[in-house]
Amino acid sequence: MSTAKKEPKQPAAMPSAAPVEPGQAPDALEAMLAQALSSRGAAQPAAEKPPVDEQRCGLIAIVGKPNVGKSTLLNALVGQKVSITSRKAQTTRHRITGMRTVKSTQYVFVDTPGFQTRHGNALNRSLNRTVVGAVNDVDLIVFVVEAGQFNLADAKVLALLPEKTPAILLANKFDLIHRRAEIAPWLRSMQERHNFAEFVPMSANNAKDIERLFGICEKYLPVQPWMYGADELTDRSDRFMAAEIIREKLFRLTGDELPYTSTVVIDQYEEEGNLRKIAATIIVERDGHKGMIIGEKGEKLKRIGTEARHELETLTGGKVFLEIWVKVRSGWADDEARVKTFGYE
Ligand SMILES: Nc1nc2c(ncn2[C@@H]2O[C@H](COP(=O)(O)OP(=O)(O)OP(=O)(O)O)[C@@H](O)[C@H]2O)c(=O)[nH]1
Ligand SMILES: [Mg+2]
Repeated sequence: MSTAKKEPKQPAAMPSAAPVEPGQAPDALEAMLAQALSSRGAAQPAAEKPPVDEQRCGLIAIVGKPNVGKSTLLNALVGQKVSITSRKAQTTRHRITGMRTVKSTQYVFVDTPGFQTRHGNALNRSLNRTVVGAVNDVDLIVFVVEAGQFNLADAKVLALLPEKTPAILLANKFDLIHRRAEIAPWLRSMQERHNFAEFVPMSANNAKDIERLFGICEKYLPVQPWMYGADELTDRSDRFMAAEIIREKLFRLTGDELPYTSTVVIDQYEEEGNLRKIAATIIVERDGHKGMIIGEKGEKLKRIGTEARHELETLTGGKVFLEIWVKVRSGWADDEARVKTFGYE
């Protein structure tokens, strides 16, 4: 996709921050940093649909190692939760598309799983295939790292980025950096690692930073007709979201002792008027894990179910009847066929 002629242009409302070219004087980086700390955003709510030849639309892949804040970023950009988030690594396991249309531009963001470097099982191979597939054929790549950090896991993702595609270095969680002046030497070191088109220190949970990011991304998107309706937010179904929301509660409500090899499948999803009847199964690898999820007198599973149901009711705007089972499927995460059956690529 996005083979249409690219016609970079500076959007009128874009803040003055110019892309920082590799090898550019450190002053430029510092100016950019100062601007990052003070600027106001450029994005405005969607207006009427412009004529086709004025429409701008493009794909923006969000990539990075696990837990750097990619999905938090996607949700903030879309303005609604379309991708689940948690403190645990490997929260995102699918390619999740989220769109946002601002004035004449439609931004189509693609959230990806954190690139896995620790275990080589079938599930992780599937997650990594999703990442590799997502960085090709996009107009722009947002490479997310934690501000001030860069390790081997980041380097492995960076190595996947095609040279031909413009990439933004997004230094996220900037709010956690206490001595902000110290970030300049780090940004300079990042300049040497890749031919980044832009350097953006920011926080995914800061609304002004998010608005500014739209302005920065816009000029990399080609003039071509929108791919989605102006108010569409994601290409994922409510059924898919149901499985994801249950998995999010599972990840958030269990401790670090629950291995990442648990998943959720939807066995039944029926709509009757304003009521949704959903039956789901949480799949784990061992009996011990099953006990952890069910908890004492079933308390933990009950809480997972209640929190998931509340969120699903908000999402669908109706009543939800949710039933969750827990099953053991020993070794599923290292069984290619099973991994596929459970909905992974
Ligand atoms: N302080 C701070 N925390 C953030 C920021 N962005 C994300 N987080 C937190 O970082 C954690 C991971 O966020 P996610 O969005 O799930 O990270 P991810 O990169 O999508 O993770 P995977 O899907 O596992 O690869 C969550 O606890 C977020 O609340 C930020 O700008 N500042
Ligand atoms: Mg994620």
